[in-house]
Amino acid sequence: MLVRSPHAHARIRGVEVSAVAAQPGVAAVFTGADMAADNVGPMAPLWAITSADGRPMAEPPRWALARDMVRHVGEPVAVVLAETLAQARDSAELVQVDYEPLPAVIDAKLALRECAPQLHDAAPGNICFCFARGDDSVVRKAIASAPHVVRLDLINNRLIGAAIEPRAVLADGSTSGKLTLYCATQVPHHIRRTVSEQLNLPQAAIRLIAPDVGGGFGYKGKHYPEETIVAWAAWRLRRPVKWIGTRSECFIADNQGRDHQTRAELAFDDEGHFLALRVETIANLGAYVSTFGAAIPSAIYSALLAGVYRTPAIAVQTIGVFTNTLPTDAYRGAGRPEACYVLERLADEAARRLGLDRAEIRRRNLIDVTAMPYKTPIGPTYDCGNFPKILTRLLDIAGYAGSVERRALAARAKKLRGFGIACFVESSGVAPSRFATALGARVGFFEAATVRVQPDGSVQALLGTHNHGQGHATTFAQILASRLGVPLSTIAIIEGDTDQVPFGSGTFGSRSIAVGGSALDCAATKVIEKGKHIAAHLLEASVEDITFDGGEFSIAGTDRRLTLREIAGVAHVPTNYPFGLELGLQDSAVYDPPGFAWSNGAHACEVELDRDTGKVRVIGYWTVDDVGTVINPMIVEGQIQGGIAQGLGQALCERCVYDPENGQLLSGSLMDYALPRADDIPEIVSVLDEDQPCPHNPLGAKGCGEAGTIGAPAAIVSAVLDALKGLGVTGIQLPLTPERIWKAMQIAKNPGAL
Ligand code: MCN
Repeated sequence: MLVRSPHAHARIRGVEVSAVAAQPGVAAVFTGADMAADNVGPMAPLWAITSADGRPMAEPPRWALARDMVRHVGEPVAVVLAETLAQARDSAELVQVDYEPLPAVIDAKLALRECAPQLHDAAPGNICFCFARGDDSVVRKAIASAPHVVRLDLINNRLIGAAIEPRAVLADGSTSGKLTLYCATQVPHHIRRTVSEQLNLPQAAIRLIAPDVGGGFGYKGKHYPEETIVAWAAWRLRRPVKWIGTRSECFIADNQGRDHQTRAELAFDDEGHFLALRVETIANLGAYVSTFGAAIPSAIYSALLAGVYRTPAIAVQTIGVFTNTLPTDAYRGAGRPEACYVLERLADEAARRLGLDRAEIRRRNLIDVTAMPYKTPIGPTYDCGNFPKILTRLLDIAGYAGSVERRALAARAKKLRGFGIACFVESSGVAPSRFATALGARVGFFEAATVRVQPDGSVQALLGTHNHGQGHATTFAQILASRLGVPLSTIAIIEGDTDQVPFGSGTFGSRSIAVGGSALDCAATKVIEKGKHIAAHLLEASVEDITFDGGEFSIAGTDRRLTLREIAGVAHVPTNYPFGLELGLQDSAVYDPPGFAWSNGAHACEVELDRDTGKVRVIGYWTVDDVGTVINPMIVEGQIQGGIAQGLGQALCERCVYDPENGQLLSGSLMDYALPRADDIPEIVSVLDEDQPCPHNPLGAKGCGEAGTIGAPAAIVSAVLDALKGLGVTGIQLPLTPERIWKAMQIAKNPGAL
C-alpha cells in the first residue's frame, strides 16, 4: 500500500512510521530515506531535449518515494508491505507525514509568471526547456507582409488514460541472484533497463515479464515509481511484493496526456494559399519530466506542424513547464493529435475568413504526390503519400456534396447540422535510432525479432514489441504464414518476456508493424536463406537454383522439392547436412528503419446539435487512411475505430480538471471524468487506401494504432463549429461539452447574456 501525498506541493518535514512495524501482518514499511540509504537512483527520463539556445533541459531529480518535497497530489511518500491488502491499508493509516504545505500552481501559463510558486531549484521560472524549430524571423516577416492572417488561441485539453486494466507490478526477489518483475507495461526492455540502473543491478539480473496487458494507450509505456518501489522492496526483502493500482489510485498515479496552450498564426494569400505558420505552445509537463514527457510536446509535436500542407515558412516554439500536476507523457497520438488540431482549426478559420469552401482551401494547399519526397520547412521529409487523393476519396464516401442539403433538411426540423473535415500525417514508427538520439533520445528505436522453425515444422517468433490490444499474435503470425507458407495455427508469437526476448524496444508510437513487423520479415528471410542451403545440399543442387514458395524449397523449373518441415527436421537431426553450416533453423534480425513510416489520412464527420441543451450527436463518421500495405484489414479498422472513440472523448467530453487553488484532482473518478460510452460512438465507415506503401520497409506497412485519435478531435470540432456557424459562434475550447456549446450559443445570441 502506497502512502501518497494529499498535497499538490509541500515540504516533507518528517515521516513517522514507528507505529506501523508492529501491526499485524506488516512485513516492512519504507520511506524515501530508506531508498536513499540504499542508493536507489532517480527516475531519469529517457529523452532529454535541448533548448533553442543550446542548453540542456532542466532535469530535476524525481525519486520513486519522495525525499524532501512532494510536487503533486498522489506522489508516493511511503510504502507499507503486509500479508494482506487490508492489513497494508489499515497500517498505512498509521504513517504520519509532517507536511509543510506550499502554494501550488497547476496552469502552465500561470506557472511562467514571476510570482508563481517555484517547483524545482534546477528549473528557474518553472521552465524545463524552450524548444524551437524553423526560422522565426523569416516567418514573422512573411506574416507581417501577408494579405491575410488568422490567429487562434487553442487549448488542447489534458486527458486521463483509462485502460480497462489498471497498472500492476509484482516482483519476486526470492530466487537467488534474480529479480523477476511482472509488470503491466508496454515496454519491458525499457523498464528492465531503468529499474536495473536505479537499483544498480546488471540487466541480466532482472527478468521482466509483461503478459497480455489490458490496454496501455501510451501511458503504460512509461516508467513509474511503483515499478522501482516494488522491485526494490522485493529485492531487499528477498520475497514477492505486489502492487495493483485501484481505479481511483490510477487517477492520481498514472501519467496524463496533452495539456497544451497554443497561440497559432497562419498567413495566406487571397486565393487561400498558405504562406507562413507560426506556433507557440506552452506545454504542461506536470511536476517532473516523465520518460518521454519532454519529447512529446517538442521533438515529436513540432515535427508534425507542416501537416499535409505546402506551407513554405514555419516556425514553432514549445516551452515545457513544470506545474503541481501529474506528469504528462505519451497518450495515444502523443503530439500528433495536438499538431493536427492546430493545423485543421487554422485551415477552417482561413476558409471562413475568405468565404472559401473548407475542402477547397485544403485542396489548394495539399502537398501533391508528385512533390514526394517532400522536405518540410521544419525538418522531416515525407517519402510518400497521396494526400489529395485521400481527401477526394473521403469527400466522396462521406457524401460531402450532399451535406448542404442535409443541413437544410435538418434546419427545417429545427436541428443544427454540421460537417467537419480533418487531414493529417502521422510519424509512425519513430526512427531511425541515430536521428532520435541526435534529438535527445536515450534509447534506440530499433526492433528485434527471432524466428525459429521447430523440428516438427511449427514456428515460434519472438519479438521485442508488446501486445496490449493490437492483435499482434494475429498479424505477426499472418506475416510469417505468408513468408514461410505454414498454417497460422502452427505459429506462436512470443512477446513481453525479457528472458525469452533479450533485446527490444516495446510498443508505442504505432511502431510494431513498421519496425517490429519488418524485423520479423528480415528474420524470416534469413531463415529461408538458410533453408535454401540445406535444401540445395539435400537436393544436390546449387543454392542459386533453389526457390522457396508456399512452404516448399524446390529446384527452379523442376518438381524436386522439400517442405519447410522436412528441412527443419534435417536441421535438427543432421544425418545428411551441409558441412560447416550451423545446426537448427532459426535466425534473428534487428531492424532500425531509415525513416518514419508516414501514415496519413483524412476524417469527415457529421454532427447534429440540440439547440436547447448543446448536446452533440455524431451521426456520421468516415475515414480514408493510408497505412501502407495492410496486413489485416479487420484489425486495422478496429484500431482506427478505437482511436476515433478516444478522439471523440477528447473532442466532446474528457477533461482532466485540477482545483486551481490547491491542486486537488477534481476529475478523479469515472463519475467526474467523462469517458465516451458505447452509444456516443457513431457507425464508422473506414476505407484503407493501399496505393502508397512505405518505400523503405520490407512490408510496405505504416502504423495505424494512433491514426483515429489524431484526426478525430479536429474533425469533430470542425463539424460542431460548422453546425454553429449560422449563430455566429466561431470557436469553443476543447472539450465541446453541452454546457460550453450552450453557453457559446447564448453569448453569440446576446453578448451580455452570461
Ligand atoms: N497493422 C496491419 N497493417 C498495417 C498497420 C498495422 O495489419 N499496415 C496491424 C498491426 O500488425 C497491429 C495493429 O495493426 O496488429 C497495430 O499496429 P501498429 O500501428 O504498428 O501499432 P502498434 O501495434 O505499435 O500499437 C501501438 C498503438 C499505440 S501507440 C497506442 S497508444 C495504442 C494502439 O496502438 N494503444 C492501444 N492501439 C491500442 N489498441 C488497444 N486495444 N489498446 C491500446 O492500449
